[in-house]
Amino acid sequence: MEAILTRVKLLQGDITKLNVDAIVNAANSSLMGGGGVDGAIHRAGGPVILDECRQIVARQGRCETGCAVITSGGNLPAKFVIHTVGPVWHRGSCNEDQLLANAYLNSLRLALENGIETIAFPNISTGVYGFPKERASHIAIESVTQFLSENDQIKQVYFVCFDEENYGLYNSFLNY
Ligand code: AR6
Repeated sequence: MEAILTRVKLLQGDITKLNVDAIVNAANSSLMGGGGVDGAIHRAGGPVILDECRQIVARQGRCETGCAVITSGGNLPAKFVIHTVGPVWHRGSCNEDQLLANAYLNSLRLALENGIETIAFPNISTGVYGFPKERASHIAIESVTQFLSENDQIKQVYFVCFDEENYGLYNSFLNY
């Protein structure tokens, strides 16, 4: 476990500033942008990203909950954006835990397919989608560390917390 944790780093701030191979977007199924981190990524990355999202939707349809697609990073320092769709929280009655894990795991699978070695995640579903933050932090850390233990291509995963509450939760869970 300790060896795996050296490949996981906690940061606080704006994910759009990171110079990594890929940042992950907490998108919605339309892939047409929105508020929160999705809005910030499209604003900072410019219209190229939305254009590529449109082409993906035209080719393969909406991005269902738990699934992920990849575009370039446009004007971002990151080379790629992996857009995934977390679940809307419905008091745990709609398989939300598994769907959230799928969002992390399918993003990592897509990263592998694209030769990505460094990747940054926001706290998927914990904003507008209302997923309880502590529960989400456990799912995020467990699914990512499990994946890293089975694959060695990905050298560094950053959990990027924007708000104080998420940062505190990740900090205590990762035991820094
Ligand atoms: N960098 C890192 N994290 C951020 C940033 C940022 N620049 N801005 C916000 N966050 P949310 P969701 C954090 O609402 O809950 C959109 O409209 C924020 O503090 O962005 O998955 C989409 O289009 C929170 O912890 O995503 C969807 O419709 C986390 O990002 C919907 O929101 C996720 O909050 C998706 O909702």
